[in-house]
Parts: sequence; structure tokens; C-alpha cells
Amino acid sequence: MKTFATFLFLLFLILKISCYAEDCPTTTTANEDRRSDVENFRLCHFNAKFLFDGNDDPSPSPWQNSTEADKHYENVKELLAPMECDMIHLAEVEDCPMLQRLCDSLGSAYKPYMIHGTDTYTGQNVGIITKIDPETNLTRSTERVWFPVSGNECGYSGEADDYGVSKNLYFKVKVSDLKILVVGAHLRAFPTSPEPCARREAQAVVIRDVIEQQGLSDGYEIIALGDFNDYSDSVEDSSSNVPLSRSLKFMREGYENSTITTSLFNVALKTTQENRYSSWYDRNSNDVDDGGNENTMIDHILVSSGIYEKITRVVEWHEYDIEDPYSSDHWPILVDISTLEESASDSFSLNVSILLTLFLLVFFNF
Ligand SMILES: *[C@@H]1O[C@H](CO)[C@@H](O)[C@H](O)[C@H]1NC(C)=O
Ligand SMILES: *[C@@H]1O[C@H](CO)[C@@H](O)[C@H](O)[C@H]1NC(C)=O
Ligand SMILES: *[C@@H]1O[C@H](CO)[C@@H](O)[C@H](O)[C@H]1NC(C)=O
Ligand SMILES: *[C@@H]1O[C@H](CO)[C@@H](O)[C@H](O)[C@H]1NC(C)=O
Ligand SMILES: [Ca+2]
Ligand SMILES: [Ca+2]
Repeated sequence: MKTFATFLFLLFLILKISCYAEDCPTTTTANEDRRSDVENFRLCHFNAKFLFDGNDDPSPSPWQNSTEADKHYENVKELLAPMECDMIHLAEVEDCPMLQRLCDSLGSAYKPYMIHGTDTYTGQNVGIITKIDPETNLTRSTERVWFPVSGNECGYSGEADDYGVSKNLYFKVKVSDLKILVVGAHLRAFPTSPEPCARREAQAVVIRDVIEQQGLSDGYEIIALGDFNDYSDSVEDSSSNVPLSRSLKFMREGYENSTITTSLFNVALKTTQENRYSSWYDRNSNDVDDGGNENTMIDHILVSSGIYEKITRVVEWHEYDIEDPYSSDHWPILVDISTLEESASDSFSLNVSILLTLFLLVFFNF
């Protein structure tokens, strides 16, 4: 009897742990494309700041009840609607029902994809809403890496330990003729604090491993994006921050054990320095965005060369009243990627005209 009770209890635990009713990782219509303009792929990223429903939320959420959470939800919806993104990667999401709510508000072409991570303290996850369905089911890396990674200069003097990425996702998708691996993540906060800095380098190794093993090794183009909570090593932000960790470098170029060293490009290279900020930190707590070093670029979109060369526009989207108490403390990033296919019929008609010219030359003995 006791054994049976234990069995039931274990079964209950397993079901509770392994089966979030709210997860939505499964693609049933692989690569289905519901964009209104198939010649452009508009990719966006946004840290929405606790996109939660206000019911039974973890205590770190700033929204005390559903009235407050709903005000924040409306604020986020109004920010995102005019951006008309085809795919939005979102950080700080509660669950699939919240993403579904956003899809219902923004238009029927969107579908949500998310899988719960392991950040039980904040309850936050990364997820996407998209007009093009993934080709593979959404999944996440559970790899853990030892830190400090050799050569670390974060000033960390604690013991070595291993660390993973509690909030990450990846999937493959075909957008027109581009075969892409998308990797999303929300990395450990605080760019220059020694311990988070050292932990974040381990997280960057986990992300780079996904990029190499799931994408580059198969010849896929790469999109790696998210709130990386660190400064870029390759492009200066509006307040000229220099990274203490090698996190962005690892994700872009690889690290000591990389087997594929293909480099990625930060899309912010396409914008001007004064626009390069994605996050507001109210250093002097006056509820005013004083600019300067209150604005930093810690959200990034890294892409492989095949995508980088097709970018027609990058916008660090600052059309947002960030001082509104129900706003996020981040701004979105928008990238337009040309997916105008160099169709076979173009080269065929060119060949036909060449042949015709040759024919005329020969026939009329010019
Ligand atoms: C995706 O997940 C569903 C449901 O678990 C499964 O039936 C399907 O085989 C998976 N697809 C792939 C490509 O793994
Ligand atoms: C929700 O929380 C806010 C802030 O604490 C409070 O002012 C408001 O009265 C609360 N509303 C409800 C319906 O509980
Ligand atoms: C690289 O490989 C070595 C040998 O297996 C290992 O000790 C080290 O931790 C690895 N580095 C990283 C950053 O994983
Ligand atoms: C002619 O057609 C071939 C086969 O489709 C194509 O590979 C080639 O690029 C075309 N040549 C020109 C000049 O368009
Ligand atoms: Ca909730
Ligand atoms: Ca301020």
C-alpha cells in the first residue's frame, strides 16, 4: 500500500515536472509562410519585461495584480503592433497562453512557440511569435559548461563551477530559400559584476555550441538573438561601453574548443552609434531617462554572412515612452532581410536572350 502511494506520488511529480500544459514547442505546419510580403523577412527581438498575467506570478514581477499586468500587456501590444514583424523573439515571457494572447491581438497570421526553461526564481522564459512556422520542434540546450573559462578576465575569484542557460530556445526554419537555425537566449544579468560576468562566458559557450553543432555543421545560416546582458566586442554602443567578458566574442567567433570558426555579424553594424541602445537603467532613480550611460546596448542580433548581406534595414526602435510605469525597460530591435529569390526563370530568360542574340549573329552573318 505504501509502495503504491509512493508510486502515485512519483508519477504525479514526473507528470508535473515533464508536462507543462502551457508549452507549445510543436510544429504541425513546418515552414508554413503567412507573411503578407514574401520578398522581405522582418525579424524582431524585444525584452518585454515580465509579460505575465498578474495571477500567481513569482514575487520578482513588478505587476502586483492582473489589472497592472493587463496595463503592461496593452502597452507592449501597442508598441509591437506598428512594427509589423514576421517573427518576434521575446524575453521575459510567462507562458504560451500569454504569447497566444499577443498573437490574437496582433493578427491571425501569428503562432506562438515556447518551452519552459529552468529559471524558477523569476518564472521568465524566452519564446517567439511568428508568421512562419518552424521546420523543427522548438527545443532548448541543457548543456552545462565549466567557468571561469580559461583566460577569463572578469575578476572572479570564487570556485570553479558549471553553469547552463536557463532561458534559451532553438529551431530550424526555411524562409524563402534561406535555411536558418534560430537560437534565442536571455543571459545572466549585470555586464560588469565579476561572478555574473564569469558565468555568462560559460553561457556564451553553450550558445556557440548550439550554433556550431545544430547549424553551421549542417550548412545553415544563423540568427542568434536575445537579451545577452552584455556589451558588444565588435560594435560600440551609444555610451561606448566595453565588455568585460568575452561572451559576445565567443558567440560570434567561437571559443577555445570550437570546431567551426565561422564568424557572425552584429546587425548593429548597420546603424549609427547614437542609436545603438536597447536598454534603460535609471542609474539616479529619478524616473527620467537621462540618456548617456543610462542607455546601453545589451540586446543583440547576430547573423551569418548569408543573412547579413541580405539586410536592407536595421532599426533600434525608440518610438516608445519608456518612462511610462507600465512600459518595458528595453526597446525592440527590427531587421529587414531581403528574401527576394533570384529565381531560375531570371537566368533562364537571360540564357534565352543570349542564345537568341547568338542565333541572330550567326544567321544574319553580322
Ligand atoms: C514534434 O513533436 C511532436 C509531438 O511530440 C511529434 O509527434 C513530432 O514527431 C515531432 N517532430 C519532429 C520533427 O521531431
Ligand atoms: C493592483 O495593484 C495596484 C498597485 O499595488 C493597486 O493600486 C490596485 O488597487 C490593485 N488593484 C486591484 C484590483 O487589486
Ligand atoms: C575545452 O576542452 C577542455 C578539454 O576537454 C576542457 O577541459 C575545457 O573545459 C573546455 N573548455 C570549455 C570552455 O568548455
Ligand atoms: C544559364 O542557365 C544555367 C542553368 O539554369 C545557369 O546556371 C546559368 O547561370 C545561366 N547563365 C546565365 C548567363 O544566365
Ligand atoms: Ca501567472
Ligand atoms: Ca535617470
